[in-house]
Amino acid sequence: MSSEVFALNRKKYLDQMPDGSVSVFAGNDPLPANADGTYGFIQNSTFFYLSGIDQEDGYLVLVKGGGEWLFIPETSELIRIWDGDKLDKEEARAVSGIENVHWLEDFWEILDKQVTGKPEAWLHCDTTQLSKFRSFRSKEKWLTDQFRDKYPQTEVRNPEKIINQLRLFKAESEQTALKKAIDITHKGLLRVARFTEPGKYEFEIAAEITHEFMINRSRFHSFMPIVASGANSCVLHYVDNNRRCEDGELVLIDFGAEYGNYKADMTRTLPVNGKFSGRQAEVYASVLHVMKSLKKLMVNGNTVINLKQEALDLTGKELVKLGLVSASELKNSPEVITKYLPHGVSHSLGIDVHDVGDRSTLFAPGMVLTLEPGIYIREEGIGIRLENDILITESGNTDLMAQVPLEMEEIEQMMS
Ligand SMILES: [Mn+2]
Repeated sequence: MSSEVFALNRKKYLDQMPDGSVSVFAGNDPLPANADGTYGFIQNSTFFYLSGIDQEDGYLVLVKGGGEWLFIPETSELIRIWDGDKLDKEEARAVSGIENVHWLEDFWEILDKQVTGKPEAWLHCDTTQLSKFRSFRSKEKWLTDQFRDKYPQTEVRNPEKIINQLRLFKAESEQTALKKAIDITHKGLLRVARFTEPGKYEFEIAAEITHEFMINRSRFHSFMPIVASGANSCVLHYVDNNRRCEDGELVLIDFGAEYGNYKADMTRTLPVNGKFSGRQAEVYASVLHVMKSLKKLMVNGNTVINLKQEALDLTGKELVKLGLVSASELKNSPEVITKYLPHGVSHSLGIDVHDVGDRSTLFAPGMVLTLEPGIYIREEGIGIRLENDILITESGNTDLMAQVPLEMEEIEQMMS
């Protein structure tokens, strides 16, 4: 992406902020594992959105009407020898479009000049992460704690809501990155469709996906891929991926490639032997019907909450058709549906695979969301989920996975 994209993101953000306000953003560090090992590096999503910088340990300071500063770790010949190329100041300028690039050692001194005398400062902190991983202190939380110690008189405010509102809407360049991630994910599906047969292990299928992603310059999976065969297909977040796929079973594959930090998310359910059985086809047809009906509702002004309610209503009717629930049971205790559809059917997608926005956010043009209905019948070992990524447009929506096999005939043909 060009630096103009990130410059525009900063402008959109500052347009929402009071004059003279100071905002501080921190990039991530690599996540430590044990001893001096790490899990590798994934950039802080908001830091990336505002700067385009995709390396560890950076800071961004934005002062409305007062300038912008980017701080990166100093690079040198020695660092080049050990760690390879890191951005120098000129490169960081070109990536971010920020003129004032400094080494990290200048950070507190420059920040001090901006903060002194101000009653408040805005320090970004991802509260979803904070609430979910309470024993983990992210870099931006660490920075916020440091800041509070240094400036006890300055009130710390979190610009998360303002940023998230902007990140909901995907610009042209972001849509292009998402489409590329989807394209690579599609290739992964084609590869595993040819590969899958009775006797193959789930981890072998996962390895095929990884292979296809990497040779297409996707650096990592959007999330740990779910390759769930047989009864495992009813385990929603199954990631053990260590079972042998047997003849006559289904294998549910929920996976996605990242590209340029944007993340695809797709689910397909394949018959291990290449042909759906009669019962599998019945359930598949039900899920596909629900999916097609819901897609028509992914339009301006609707919400994830409404979509879930519609999904339950539609799925309930299918459960009766499939002989799983009687019409009277459905009428008297509709909560029985959640036994067969226990999860949400849509979430926003972007730099994060579960991107910004909540269940009551009104759909609007430029938003990208998943659509992922399913039916899980534990007693039959049949779990089917189908998931596409959908762009909301002025006139309705565009299915960004329209080209990916979905119909049963297409799936069987792809596997042969
Ligand atoms: Mn999903």
